[in-house]
Amino acid sequence: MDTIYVTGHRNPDTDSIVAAIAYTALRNACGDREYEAACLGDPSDETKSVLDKFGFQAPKRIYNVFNQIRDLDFIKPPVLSTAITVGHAWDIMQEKNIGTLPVANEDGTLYGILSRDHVAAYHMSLITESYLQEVPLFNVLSVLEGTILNEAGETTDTISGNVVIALPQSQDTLLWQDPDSIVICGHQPYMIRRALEMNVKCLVLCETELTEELRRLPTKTCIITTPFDAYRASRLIFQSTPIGRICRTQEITSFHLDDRVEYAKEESLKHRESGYPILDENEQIVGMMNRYHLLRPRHKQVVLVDHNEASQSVPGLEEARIVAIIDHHRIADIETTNPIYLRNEPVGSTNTIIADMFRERGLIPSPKLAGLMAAAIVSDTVMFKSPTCTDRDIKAAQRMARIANISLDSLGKLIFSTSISKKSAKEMLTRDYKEFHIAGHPVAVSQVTCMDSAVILERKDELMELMKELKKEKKLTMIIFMITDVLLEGSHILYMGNDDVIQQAFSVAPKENTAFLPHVMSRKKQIIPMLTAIWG
Ligand SMILES: [Mn+2]
Repeated sequence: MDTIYVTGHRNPDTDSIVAAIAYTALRNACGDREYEAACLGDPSDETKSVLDKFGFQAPKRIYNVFNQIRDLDFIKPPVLSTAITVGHAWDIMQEKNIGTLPVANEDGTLYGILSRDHVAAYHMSLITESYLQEVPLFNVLSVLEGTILNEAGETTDTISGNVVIALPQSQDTLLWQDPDSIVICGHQPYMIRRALEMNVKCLVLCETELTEELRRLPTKTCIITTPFDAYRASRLIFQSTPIGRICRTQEITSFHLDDRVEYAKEESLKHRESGYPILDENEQIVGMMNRYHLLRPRHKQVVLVDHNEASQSVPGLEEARIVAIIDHHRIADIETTNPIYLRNEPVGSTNTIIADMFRERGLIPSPKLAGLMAAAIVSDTVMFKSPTCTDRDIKAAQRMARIANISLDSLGKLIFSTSISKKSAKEMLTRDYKEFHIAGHPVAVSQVTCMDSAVILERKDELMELMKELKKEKKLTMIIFMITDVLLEGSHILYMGNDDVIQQAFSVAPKENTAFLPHVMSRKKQIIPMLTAIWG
């Protein structure tokens, strides 16, 4: 069951945060447990005080919904240690039908990769080279299903040597001469004696035992017996090589769970491999993938509440699957591949819509949640003074307040007394900052709602300086800062941009980049449409 994130817009306000929590609670109450509330920024002081009051935590912060390696159905093969024999690794490849296996260091980090290619190349090299290089005796015993027959064998840890099969020969000079040998033979007393007297490194007896007489011969040779014949023993013994010796350890392309699929696609074109190890945030190997796994990621799923514009939403939205939109803003630019549940109503708060959705399903929010939703409606409608406010908002807020057993006036005081005027200019300006694209004009409108606009206006110079920088940095046609005063029932605006546009849009005579707009409380209903009318 993949998580479906429910998120409000960037620079979240109280309506946005609470809508995410409330919609998630609604879905979970209906049995859809995969929903999880999320947010795209830290809650403001106002939101925090409301969350605290009703005992809620801020939703989980998410940063993007791009397709990541973790969204791929990659394979989780056994992670082999470097000491595993080639034979054992090959058996696993065959049994699980996996072409490339990850090889790990003792601590689980990546040591190398072993593919069928590496095994084949190793075996081909044995046609001209028959030297077995320092292999642990236990590895040899395991591939040969062998047993140690003498004391020298018991004290041997590793064996090396040129592997030879001792065939009967008529002349001594044609036989193996070098003690640095691993001699494979059958029931051939003469050969066995010769090997033991020469103290060859290892003697492998195929399908035979040692006679009493030969057993008593003093020797440094490690003697083992195997149930296989000489041909198979000579092939199998090379399977005892640890894979750490033959796997590739250089220039390995690997990916992390957090890497974007787009990035992995580009890299996989540059580095064509049969398999790529996947690592977690602690560099531990968690799986393998190949190029085919990149073709069909499980897209992240999101529900958008309190917004529907891509520029206000989570980065990577174009790669995600939008499951639903619950909003009260203008319909903007989002396209979906499938039909979705879209509920957009011209009311003052997204939480009014969600409160109605609870009612439609015959559900009552918990008193805590109802209090939270009442606060969100009060906040978004500026205590019902905003022109966006409807009768439904008032009724929904009253109903929620009743369930929570709390007065709307006390909520209003809690929300609007959280003074913003003590914040830095940057915090004031970016707290509730939204960008819009209106008929090709990139525009930013930021808003604070307060009861002491005069105090904020005293810091005009500082704010204007910052707006100038932002306008340049984001290449905006216009930037507007709304200082909405609940007591004055209107907004002071500071702006950078064309004076004529402001004059025509709001029918005011602006003075030194500022104007007071009586009864203007709503960015979406009283600022954006006016600009759209001028430019559109
Ligand atoms: Mn809202």
